[in-house]
Amino acid sequence: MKHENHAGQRIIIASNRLPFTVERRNGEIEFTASVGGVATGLKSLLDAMPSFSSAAPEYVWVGWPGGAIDEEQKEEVRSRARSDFRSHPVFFSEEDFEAFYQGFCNKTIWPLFHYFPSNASYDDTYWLQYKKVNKVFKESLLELLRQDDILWIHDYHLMLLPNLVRKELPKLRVGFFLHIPFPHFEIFRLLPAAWRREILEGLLGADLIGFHTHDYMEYFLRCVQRLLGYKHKIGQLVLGHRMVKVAAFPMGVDFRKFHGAAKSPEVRKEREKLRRSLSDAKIVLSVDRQDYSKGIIHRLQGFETMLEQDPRWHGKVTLLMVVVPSRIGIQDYEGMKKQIEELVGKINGRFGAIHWTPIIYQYRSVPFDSLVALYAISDVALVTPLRDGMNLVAKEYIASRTDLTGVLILSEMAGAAKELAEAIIINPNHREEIADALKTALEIPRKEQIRRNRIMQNRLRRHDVARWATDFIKELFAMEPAHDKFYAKRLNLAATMGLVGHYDQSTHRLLLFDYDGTLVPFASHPQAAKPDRELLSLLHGLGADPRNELVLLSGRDKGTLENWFGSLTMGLVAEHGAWLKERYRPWTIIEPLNADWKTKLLPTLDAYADRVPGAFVEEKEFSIVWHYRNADPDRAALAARELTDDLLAFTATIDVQVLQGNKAVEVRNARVHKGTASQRWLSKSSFDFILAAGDDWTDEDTFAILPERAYSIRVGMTPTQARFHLRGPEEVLRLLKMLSKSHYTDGFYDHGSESPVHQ
Ligand code: ADQ
Repeated sequence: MKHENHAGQRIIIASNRLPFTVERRNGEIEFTASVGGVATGLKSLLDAMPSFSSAAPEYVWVGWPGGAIDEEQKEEVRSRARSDFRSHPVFFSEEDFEAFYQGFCNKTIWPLFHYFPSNASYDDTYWLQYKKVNKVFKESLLELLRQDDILWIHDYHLMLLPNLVRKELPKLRVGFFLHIPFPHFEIFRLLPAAWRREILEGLLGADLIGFHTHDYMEYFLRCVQRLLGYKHKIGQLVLGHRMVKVAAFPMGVDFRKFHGAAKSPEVRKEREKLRRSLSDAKIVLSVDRQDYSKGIIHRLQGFETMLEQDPRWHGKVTLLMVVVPSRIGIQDYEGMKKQIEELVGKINGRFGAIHWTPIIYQYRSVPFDSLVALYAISDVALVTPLRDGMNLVAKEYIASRTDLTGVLILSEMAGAAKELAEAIIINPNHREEIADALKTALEIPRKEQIRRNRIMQNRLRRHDVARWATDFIKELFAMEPAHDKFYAKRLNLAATMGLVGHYDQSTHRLLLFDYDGTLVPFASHPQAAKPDRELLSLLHGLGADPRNELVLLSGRDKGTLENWFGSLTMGLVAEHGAWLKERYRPWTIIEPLNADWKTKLLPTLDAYADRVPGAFVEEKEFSIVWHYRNADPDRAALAARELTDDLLAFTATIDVQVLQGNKAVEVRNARVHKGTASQRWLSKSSFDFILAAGDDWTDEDTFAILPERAYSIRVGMTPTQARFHLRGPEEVLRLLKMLSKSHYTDGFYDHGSESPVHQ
C-alpha cells in the first residue's frame, strides 16, 4: 500500500447524526449520547483509531446535533462540539430537518430499502427537502475540507452528498458506506425515474462504496447497470475519467468492549439484581430500536405460538422485551407502539399466572452496563428483523457471552446471518418457525451451545468494528494508484513526433486498425459508412509499402469488408475475429465455431427491435447485433440495458458474450475477439514497430495483448488500456497521412492540445 503512514492525514466523517444530541433544558444546553447502530459503530471506530497505525490520523465528525438551537447558542454548541467531541455541527431549522428526516429519509427510502413498498410515499416536497439538506451538508463540509483529506460519508440520509462534493473537489478521496440494505432492482425502480438516477449518480461520486453484504453490493451494481448503463468488472466501475470501487465490508462490533464489560463488577451487580427479580425462568431476550423493520410484532406472535403449542414451558420461560423509542411522532411508529403494547397485554393476560409474567416489556433506552447485563443473563437472544442491513444486537449478544453459553436465533433477512451461520437461522415472517426455533433453542445442550458460540466469537473477535473501518479506509487509500495508472495520455505533438520518427526508422511494421469510429465516423446505417477515395488511397499506400503489414479488424461481416477492401494489399478480420484473411490469401475461419445459439436468441432481439422504433437487428455468421443509432436516444438506451440484462441472464451457461458497443448490443462467440485475431499477426514475425488504433472496447482486447513498446491509440476520450488518445477519425486520418508522408503538416494540432487530456 502506498500510504501506510497516515500521519497528518485527516478523516472527515459525515453522517446525519453526531455521536451526541443537543437538547435545551431550562434554557441550558445539554449534550447526551445518540443511540443506534451507526452512532454505536462509529463511536467504537473512533475509540479504536489510535490502533490504526503508529501515527493515528486526525478526525472530524460532521453532522446534525439534533434539536432546535437558537442563533445565540450556536457558537457555544460549535465550540463544545469541537473541543469535547471533535465534531463540526451542521445546523438546520427543526422544520427543515423534520421534512428531510421524517419525510424523504423515513417515509421513502427507509420503507423501500427495507422492502416495505406499501409504506413508501413519493412526495416531491420531501425529495426537494432531501436535496436541500444534502446541499447544506456540502456547504458545511466545504468550510473545513482540504484536498488531501479523506471524506467518509455514512448512510441513506446523505446519498447525494458524494457527487455534490466531487463536483467541488474533484481530487478528494471520498468513501461512502450504506448501513441499511440496498434493495433489488425491482424495488429500487419504484422510485421516480429522476430521483433514482440522481441517487445512483450521487453515490457514484464516491471512489469507494461499501455495503454490509455481497448481496446488497450486487443489487446496487445491477441497478447501476440497468439505470445508468455502466457495467462493472469484479466490482470496479469505469465512469468517464474516474474509477469507482464497490465492495462488501460487513460491520463488526467492539468485541473487547462487550466481552470485557460482561466480566466487570458493575455488570455483575446488574446481573444479580436482574436474576433475583426474574426467579428461575429461562430468559429470552429481545432488544431493538422501535421500528417496523425489526419484526417485533411477528416475534411476539411467534412467542405466543410457542406457548400455545408447548405448555411445558408455561411458568418456565420469560420474554424480556426492550424497545428503544425511535423516531417518535411518525404515525406508523405511534400505531406500532400501541400494537406492541396491546399484544403484550393480550399474551400476558392469556398465559400469565400470579407467579409468572410471560413477557416483561420495557419501552426505553438502557445504559450500556444494563444492556450488557441483559445480554449476559439471557439464555436465548431472539433477533428476528424482517429486514436489517446488518444487526449489531446479534453480534453484541454473542460477544457478551463470556462463558460461551447462550443461543442466538437470527433472522435470515439480517445481514448478520451471512456471518453467524452457527446461530439458529429462521424466516421471521413465519410464527411457527419462530416458535419451533424457540423450542429448539431452549433445549440445546450446553456443550453444543459452547461449540457454536466459540466459532462465532472467534470470528467476531477478528472482524471487529475497528477492522471494518480499517479495511474500508485502507481500501480507499489503495485506490489512488489505480486512478493515476488508468488514464491514457493524449497523443500530443511530442508523442506524435516520437511515433513518426520510430516509424521512419523501422523496417518491419505491424499496423492494426479498427474501421467504424476509427477510420470513418459512424453513419446512421452500417452500409452508409463506406470508405471514400481518399481513405482507400491512403490504405492502399500504407499496404503497398513492403515494410508494412497492414490489417483492418472490424466487427463487420466478411462480405462487406471483401467488397470494400478486397482489392487492397492488406489483411482483413471480420466479425471481431471470427473470420481472417491474410493478404493474398482466401478467407478462413479462426476455429470451428458453433452458431446454433443464434436461432434461440434472435426472437429476443427481434422483439426489442419491434418495441423501439428505429432499432434493427443485423445478423452475421457468428454474431447478432441490435442497432439503435437511429432510435430515440433515451428510450433506446434504456431498452439496450434491459436487452443486455435479459441476454446476460439467458446466455449465462453458454459460451457467448454480450457486448454493449457504440449504439449497439452485440452477441458473439466468447472465445473470438480482436485480441485472438491480432495475436495471429503478432506471432507471425518480430515487428520493430507496432501501431494499433480503435475506438471501442472490442479494441481493448487488441490493446491488452500488445507488447509494451507498441503504440496503442484509443479514439475518443474514454478510459482505456491504450497508451494514447486521439479525439476522432479525423485525427487518425491525419496521423495516417503523416505516416504515408503524403501530408506532413505542422497544423496537426489545435492550440492547447499539448497538455494531457485528463487533469
Ligand atoms: P439500527 O437499525 O439502529 O442500525 P442495530 O444494528 O441493531 O440497528 O443497532 C442498534 C444499536 O443500538 C446496537 O448497538 C444496540 O446496542 C443499541 N441498542 C439497542 N437497543 C438498545 C437499548 N434499549 N438501549 C440502548 N442501546 C440499545 C443501522 C442498521 C443496521 C446496522 C447498523 C450498523 O439498521 O442494520 O446493523 O445501522 O450499520
